[in-house]
Amino acid sequence: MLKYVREVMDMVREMNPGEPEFHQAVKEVLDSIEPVVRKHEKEYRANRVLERLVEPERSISFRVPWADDHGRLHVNRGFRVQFNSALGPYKGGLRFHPSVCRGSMQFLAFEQTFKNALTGQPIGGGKGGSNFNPKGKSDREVMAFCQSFMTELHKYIGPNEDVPAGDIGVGGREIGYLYGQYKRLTNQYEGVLTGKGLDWGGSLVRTEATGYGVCYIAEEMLNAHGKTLNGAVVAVSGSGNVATYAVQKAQQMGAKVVTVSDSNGYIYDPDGIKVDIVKEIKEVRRARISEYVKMVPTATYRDGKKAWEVKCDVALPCAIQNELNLDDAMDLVANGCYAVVEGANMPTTREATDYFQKKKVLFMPGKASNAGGVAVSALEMAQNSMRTRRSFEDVDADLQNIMKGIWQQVSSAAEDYDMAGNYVAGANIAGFRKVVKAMRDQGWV
Ligand code: NDP
Ligand code: 2IT
Repeated sequence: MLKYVREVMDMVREMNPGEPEFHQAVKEVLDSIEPVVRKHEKEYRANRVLERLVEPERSISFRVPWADDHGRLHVNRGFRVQFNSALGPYKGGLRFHPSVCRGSMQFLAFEQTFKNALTGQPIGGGKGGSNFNPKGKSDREVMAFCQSFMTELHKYIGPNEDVPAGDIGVGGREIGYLYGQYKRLTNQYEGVLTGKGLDWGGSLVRTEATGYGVCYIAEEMLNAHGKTLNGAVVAVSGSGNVATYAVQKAQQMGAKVVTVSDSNGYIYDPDGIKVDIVKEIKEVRRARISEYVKMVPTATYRDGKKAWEVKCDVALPCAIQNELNLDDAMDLVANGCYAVVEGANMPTTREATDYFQKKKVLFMPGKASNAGGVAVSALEMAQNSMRTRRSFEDVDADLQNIMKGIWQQVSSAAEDYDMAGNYVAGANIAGFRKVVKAMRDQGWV
């Protein structure tokens, strides 16, 4: 490893103790961009480019008190990490999940910076959330939490400053409660959040965008290698926003999707997952995915197991970070899987990623493949600024072009550094080059 890169990695570990996911994300980027750094080492050192890249511009942590339906008070911790604004206002989701902590927020905000650069849209990188667990909470409790969370967060966000959206545990319902409270506090009707309802400033396609984008870029990558989603057997993990619309688009493109999952287990439906049933269980009843077998008796549910044990051609991990480890990767390869396209953020461990690459499995990292969601968020921001709305077909066409553009950048950046086919390196290099150029243009800030 180049000495400068090693020094920065050591510094990141020392300054951010107990944040293994952040270390993992930074290490992957630094490993990838090493050939670029080697070429420009003197300039980067003099301008402390890497030191600035790994340090968030601002990181906010705050108390979120709220009362449950029995009048009992709870205190959660809220975060917003505003990582990099070289390319535009901070942009990135909010996650409500018990695992949320400073380290997971830093990793997600760091990744978001490069992802957003790849979209070509004018957006910087940020992320936020809370260790609040929405599971089993009533609508009123979720509303009370969202209102308290926004009462603090509103001081730090704005349509030209920082524009949050959804992520794990934050969907249309939560964005509504958050938006209502923002408006009440500021008296402004403005595009401060994306993923809004279609009647109050939301964009068509935003709900579907991440999952659809995963399939669009998967098809680009497969086509470049003489393959296609049409007729492929696909395994999907998760059953939330990203997973649901990845299943739907993959099926529209002719694939047979045989699994969905949640943190308890997975469903295997050899006849193809019925996406309407998944939506009914997850979006309407907010129940566990195991319910699926009650409605589709020919499907099976495997408690405590992961979808990666089934035979498939293409795997789409759409749940959470590090959900696919080396053992899972070995199972997938042994069963003939030839492509992995990440719908979640960093769902594949580093060991599993290295194994896929060694085995010549086509591998597209999340910061490229799940960028469709934030890309359509940027289109929603543009519509809000212009006080206009666009048709489903228009926005979907833009999404397809953006995903095609990301594929081209990622594959050609890898070729530029003699690493053709290494899309992890390609995505990191292409994102890095854009962010660093803007940072250089804007001086020592
Ligand atoms: P949702 O909250 O809608 O869904 C998350 C899904 O993942 C649920 O089915 C959840 O099940 C499952 N899950 C959580 N933890 C695990 C686990 N340990 N093992 C298996 N399944 C698990 O979130 P999203 O679909 O929005 O987000 C999914 C991923 O995609 C995240 O990594 C997110 O950062 C990323 N992403 C999301 C975007 C978006 O637009 N929403 C954009 C780009 C990336 P359970 O109910 O059991 O927790
Ligand atoms: O990880 C992500 O890109 C998201 N959760 C979507 C962010 C956004 O601002 O739409």
